[in-house]
Amino acid sequence: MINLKDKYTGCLLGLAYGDAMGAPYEGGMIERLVWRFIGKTADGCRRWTDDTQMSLDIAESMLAKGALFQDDLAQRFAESYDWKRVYGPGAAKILKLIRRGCSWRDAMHSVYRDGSFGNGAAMRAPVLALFFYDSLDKLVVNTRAASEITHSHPVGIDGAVLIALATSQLLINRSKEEVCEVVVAHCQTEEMRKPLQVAVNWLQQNNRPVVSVVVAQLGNGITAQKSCVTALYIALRFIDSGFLDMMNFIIDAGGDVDTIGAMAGSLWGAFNGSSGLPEFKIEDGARIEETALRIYSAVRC
Ligand code: AR6
Ligand code: MG
Repeated sequence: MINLKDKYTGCLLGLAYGDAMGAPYEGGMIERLVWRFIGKTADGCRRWTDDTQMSLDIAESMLAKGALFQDDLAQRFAESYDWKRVYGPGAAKILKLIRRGCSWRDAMHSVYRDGSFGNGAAMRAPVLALFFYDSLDKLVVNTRAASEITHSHPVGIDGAVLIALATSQLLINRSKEEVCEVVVAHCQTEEMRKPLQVAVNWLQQNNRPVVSVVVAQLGNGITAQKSCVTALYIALRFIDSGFLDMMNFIIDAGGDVDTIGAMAGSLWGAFNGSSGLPEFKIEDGARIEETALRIYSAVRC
């Protein structure tokens, strides 16, 4: 049985590994070319993107403050913003506004009046499960609060809640069926419910469609409705296989590879622990592991 401490580091490192392994396949020709120049540190470690940066921001804010404070978190998101981390276009604009002194409550509606339904809130949601895995109610409330700073659209929030809940269930060794039950019960939007039903049926019937069918039915895009269920489905399908087998499937699926990789990577790592992860030279690996251990100590004390 994998111990909870190993699952904490597995979850956060899995997120960063999936992000960094997927990043070279993200975007068109130009983006990939740019990443070839900036995607590695001087000592050859693979860099991660906004998925991991914003997860670390949440962890560091909550560890410093002892709880989730949206004002502090918004400030940290804005201060960490760096174009080289390939933020989503809407999130980038919101964070630059906050940096210039705009309140996050005003900034969050400045790009989309109804808020963003990008997958940017879901990609950073697993870290909330590390803080609240033992209370579904607290996990949902805090995930919503951490999401709405940049993603206040109900679908953006629904995706984040789905990923956070699934992470929490895998941390406590729930079966695929139990994970599905919990996420279906909390799903609030039709946009998320539709692909979720498809994925649940595949998992229940042990139907293993080829990658093109997965992409056609669940999506591989940068919106929450086209990526969160995809990541959940792939993580559960590969939960008893190797991390690299899962990542190869995600890379074949294409599209938003780094964020689908980050979400699926954290789910896989929450279940299998860091001892199951492959050898991989990642930027700031020690900081990521230490952050997971600091959350573990804070939560378990
Ligand atoms: N109306 C129309 N289009 C929308 C709306 C809306 N209300 N909300 C989102 N979109 P964004 P993210 C579309 O920009 O979610 C990075 O690489 C719109 O096309 O908020 O933070 C991350 O790592 C918008 O540009 O970004 C993620 O992989 C897009 O959804 C990815 O980008 C994404 O929303 C998304 O990050
Ligand atoms: Mg990214």
